[in-house]
Amino acid sequence: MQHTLLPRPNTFEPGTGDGFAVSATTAIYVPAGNEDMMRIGRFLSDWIGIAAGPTPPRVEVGTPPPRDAIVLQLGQIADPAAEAYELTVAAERITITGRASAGVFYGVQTLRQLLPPFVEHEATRADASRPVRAAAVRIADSPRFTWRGAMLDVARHFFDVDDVKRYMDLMALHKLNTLHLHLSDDQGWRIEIKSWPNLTAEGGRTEVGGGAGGFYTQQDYSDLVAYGRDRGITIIPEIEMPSHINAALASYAELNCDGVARQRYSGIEVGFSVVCVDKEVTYKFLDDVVREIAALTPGPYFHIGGDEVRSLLPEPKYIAFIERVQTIVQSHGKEMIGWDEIASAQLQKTTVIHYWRPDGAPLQSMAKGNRVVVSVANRAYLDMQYDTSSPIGLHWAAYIDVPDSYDWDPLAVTKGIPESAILGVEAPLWTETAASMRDVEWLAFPRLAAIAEIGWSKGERQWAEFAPRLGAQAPRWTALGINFNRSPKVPWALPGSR
Ligand code: TNX
Repeated sequence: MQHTLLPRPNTFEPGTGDGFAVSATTAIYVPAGNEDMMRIGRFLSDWIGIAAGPTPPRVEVGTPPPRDAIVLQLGQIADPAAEAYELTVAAERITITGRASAGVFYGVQTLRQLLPPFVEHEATRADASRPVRAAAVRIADSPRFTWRGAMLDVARHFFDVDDVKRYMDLMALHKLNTLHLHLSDDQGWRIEIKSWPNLTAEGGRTEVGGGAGGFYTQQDYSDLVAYGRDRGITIIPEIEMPSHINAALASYAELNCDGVARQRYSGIEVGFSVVCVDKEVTYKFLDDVVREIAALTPGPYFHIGGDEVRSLLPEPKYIAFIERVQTIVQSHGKEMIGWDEIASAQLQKTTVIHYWRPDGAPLQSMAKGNRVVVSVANRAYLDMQYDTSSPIGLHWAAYIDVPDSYDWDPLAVTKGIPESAILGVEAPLWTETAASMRDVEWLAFPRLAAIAEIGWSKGERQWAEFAPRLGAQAPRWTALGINFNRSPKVPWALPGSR
């Protein structure tokens, strides 16, 4: 049997018989006294919804009956990885076992993909002619990389809390676990900082094209962090410095060397702004910003940007700045991550380098032992156009058609860096040309699914094997209302498609 799971699991052994049919009486069983497992049970119940009966499946604690149960459990499995799971579908029951709830969550995502796509329609009613059936199978699965990321630039265009939650929902379905939020740039400052209120009052009020912008209150941000945590997603906050910082320079005159506040900016040039690295107030400002955001961030990392600093030369000044900021980030209990330009500074062992340049630039200095997240722009950037006909997107790094986003490997593009130093892969989506969630989804899908598979799946990968599995996602993505690019390179399983 050919499966259509995406990302591809480690092992997939078809069973015999018709598999499991979810019915009006099927219940989901979770262990007693475990809130995380209860929540995952409820997610599954919500996802199945009223597709198999008049109400969503009940979630029960305690001993499951021998038949008609979906059992979510914790226990020993062969794979030692924290996010590993095993899933068995038999006629009597479905069992998902993880050594931790993170694995069970991913087992549930896999089960979702084994059920018919119409389940994803929120209001699909039970209909005897459409059984909610999963084929008999045994799956054992765990990820290749621990950092399976997506980045959303909420600075060039602002995306509100519901938009970001939607993006996280779509990430979770594809087993992505890291959402990097690009929270500030020349065009906007998007997170409330209580000790520097003008950042949002003034710096949050615009975006590319001159729209109204917006920002997250600290409470909004905590809400996003919690929403992510419940779905296995860690949020990495990024505050760009020393460049890409015009929104702050427009909000506070004293952050400029000449003491004059900059005009707000709504164009798409990069690299022109720089905070005054010679003034002490700059470090007070950055310390306050990092402190307030770190306090809202349970994840271990704080991203400081650090890229494309055209206006802070000579380089020793840049290096001294990065090293000082590294100390600030560490003093607030976080590990620093920055775009690969930071590799020219003396980095602490725990600092992570975010490799983005398509030309392989600083590999030698990067190979000093720091961990690396791979986002090479000519493969992983979701804001690049697919081809010359793409109505939105940029193409300075490349045109990235769907096969190009899949047919590459993080190890191959980081020659000289040992596999053990590769934390994982991330797909950044810069939003100079993406003004709405429809735009974001069209750029992200299907390419984000390709990156998700690179991050999750082990072993050899071939576009020819991937393409039909990718095409098979179309009915589910359609049911979820995703505005995906119906690239002619993909054999979409859609009525009327080839
Ligand atoms: C480069 S990649 C940038 C961003 C732009 C992006 C547009 C990187 C670290 N910086 O500021 O938005 O190109 O593709």
